[in-house]
Amino acid sequence: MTPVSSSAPHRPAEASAQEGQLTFPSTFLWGSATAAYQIEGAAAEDGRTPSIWDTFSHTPGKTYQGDTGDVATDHYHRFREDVALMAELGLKAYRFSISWPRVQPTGRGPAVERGLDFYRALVDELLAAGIEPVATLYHWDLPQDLEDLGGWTVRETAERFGEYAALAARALGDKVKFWTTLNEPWCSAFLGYGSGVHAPGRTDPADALRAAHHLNLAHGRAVAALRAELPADAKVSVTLNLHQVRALTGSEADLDAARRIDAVGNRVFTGPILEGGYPADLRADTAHLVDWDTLVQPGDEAVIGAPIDVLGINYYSPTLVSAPAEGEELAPGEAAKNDAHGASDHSPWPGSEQVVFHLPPGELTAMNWAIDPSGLYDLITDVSRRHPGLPLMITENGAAFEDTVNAEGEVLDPRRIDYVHRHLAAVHRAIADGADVRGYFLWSLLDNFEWSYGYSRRFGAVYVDYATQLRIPKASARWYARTVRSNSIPQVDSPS
Ligand code: BGP
Repeated sequence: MTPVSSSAPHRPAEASAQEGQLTFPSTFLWGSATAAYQIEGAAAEDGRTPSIWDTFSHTPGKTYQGDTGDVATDHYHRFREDVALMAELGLKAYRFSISWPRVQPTGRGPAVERGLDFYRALVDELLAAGIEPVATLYHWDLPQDLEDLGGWTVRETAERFGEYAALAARALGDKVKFWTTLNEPWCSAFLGYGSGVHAPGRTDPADALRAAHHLNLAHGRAVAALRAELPADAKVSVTLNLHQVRALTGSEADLDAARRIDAVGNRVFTGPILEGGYPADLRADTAHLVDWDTLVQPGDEAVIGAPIDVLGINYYSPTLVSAPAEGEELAPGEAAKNDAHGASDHSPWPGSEQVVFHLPPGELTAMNWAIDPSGLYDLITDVSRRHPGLPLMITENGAAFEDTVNAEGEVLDPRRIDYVHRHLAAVHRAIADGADVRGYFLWSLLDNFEWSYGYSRRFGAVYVDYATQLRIPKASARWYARTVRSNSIPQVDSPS
């Protein structure tokens, strides 16, 4: 049995192709996404205290040119202008995240009303503009106070997260219908505690695995809290950056490398969340690092496996792996240097540090991520086959390119349009082939603080001039607005 409850019936036939246009299901939720620390700024206002990303970005050498989210896109003060932009683009939904240290500064105790007021005002503004708010509880900004007590490596943090979820739901649950517990817990655990390229910048493979379990447990605790606080028609989800793992060759060794990365990249989350528990092969691959029988306490997997209504998937690029060459022993981090998750001397793949990552074929974005929409098609159809009846939502997809403002004051970004167009065609094809995809959220609404890359990478549909905070919708924003309005895209020659 798939632990999913779904109300609306799925009608794949609704995805149609007519007169050179690919039309999406009539209820398809078109949106755009952001995250609190990447856009809000106002880092020390109205009671907000530092998160691990404040500490990390203020630590010399951790981000590009020492960039921080202190000001970011100043969305905290400009959210009305930003919602007006979304309305102008005709967005049906907006996925944002709530900053934990803004609403519960130390990660425990009562909420700070001024912090909650910001989200109440944002949600009211969205609803007044006819835009569906989609709230994520955690997009990587753990209160620093909790990190000082051990962060995600300790179980206690999962308990704190459950309480925070309840408090956020109590404040916003009458107006927000779509809730996501965690965004990309893989990054929180394995980049945060394994390779150290993300906050808090720790580099211990065992800690990364402990963090993964405690993030799963936090998700489970939050699902329970959300169910208790929210009306019955609320939708609860988690967003995973599932890796579309491909083996370099069909050799047994390469297929096993792909299996390993699928285990520690994907099934470490989908196992307990959707399939009843941690996969035996993951436990075996990492048994020398953690004692799973102590880490996972009786009842944990049942908590983590509580039914969800939707699975959020973030996709940017496929993952290509092989076994190391016969007899070759690579330095830590070396094998992973082409894994598209940042450079480090420490691997974010505990127990599978010798798996070699290759740059997949295809043009590259400014992140050096290969462009391959077939990865999105394969990912959606694989997940659908594995979890029939589980509604999916593409909660992030998009690309960074080197955007510039031309003499006319415009930002022309044909490569982004092409990227989004071809990925939407892949989503359409997956729906036509039977997948239940309920919506698509373009990453990102605005250019913003791209984590360790600082402001050097632009993912926005809207260009931000950081000196003046001027917003300029790029050509891709106009293209996306037309897509949302028509609920369709022009047919593409090679669909994906
Ligand atoms: C999001 C971030 C984005 C972008 C993306 C990368 O959640 O907020 O800014 O970095 O993830 O995803 P991936 O995990 O595939 O690297």
